[in-house]
Amino acid sequence: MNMDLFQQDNPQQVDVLALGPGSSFLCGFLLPDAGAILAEVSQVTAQSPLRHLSTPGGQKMSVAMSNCGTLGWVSDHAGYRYQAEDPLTGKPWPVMPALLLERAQQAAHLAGYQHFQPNVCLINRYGIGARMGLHQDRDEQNLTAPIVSFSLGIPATFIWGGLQRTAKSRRFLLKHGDAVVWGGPDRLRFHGVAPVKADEHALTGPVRINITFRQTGP
Ligand code: MD3
Ligand code: FE
Repeated sequence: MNMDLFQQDNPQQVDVLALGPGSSFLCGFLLPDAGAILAEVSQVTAQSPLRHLSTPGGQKMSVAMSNCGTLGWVSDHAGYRYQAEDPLTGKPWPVMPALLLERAQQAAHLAGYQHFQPNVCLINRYGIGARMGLHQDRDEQNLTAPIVSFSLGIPATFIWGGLQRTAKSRRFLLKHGDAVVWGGPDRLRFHGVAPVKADEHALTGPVRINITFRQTGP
């Protein structure tokens, strides 16, 4: 029985589309509060600014990043890792704002993950032309927890591969207001983002914001 069909569990009556065995696409899930979510993102980035990190290989990433939560994802010459302090400010990352956390947990719940407790929220800002190469997310200790992603602003083509880098990939557009929950057997799939095409959105200008919620521990 699909409990999501019941009004009390899904008052917004959002369509929950299965992408794979462990992944669900929630089209337009964030549309009712996109402005409020972007305001919370701005509060975070006022304290821990968006910045272009370097890869361990020494390349500057085209995506600018920041974090909130008890840990943040960082990259530098020493590698990729989660850490409790923002290396730019030397202070703890900002607290995860309430609406961000609530909506991430709701999305996970609608996708069938009942006890998602994200402690990391990674904020990615894509300007025109920014991209993210094919990669796996495996810096998290707990690979049984899903990752929840929110897309806001201008659209981008998401590339969804297989469990090996060379596997065939699917492409689909992630648009303003979309949420996706990635877990189970899909958790370690390779994925990336094609270079963002020139566009404008009323709420963000020529920018795409992607937010990923992660649970690094048990
Ligand atoms: C599928 N971000 O931050 S979000 C990342 O649009 C990242 O900024 C992309 O990949 C972005 O690591 C994609 C969607 C996403 C996130 C994590 C996944 C898809 C995933 C983990 C496993 C499989
Ligand atoms: Fe990723």
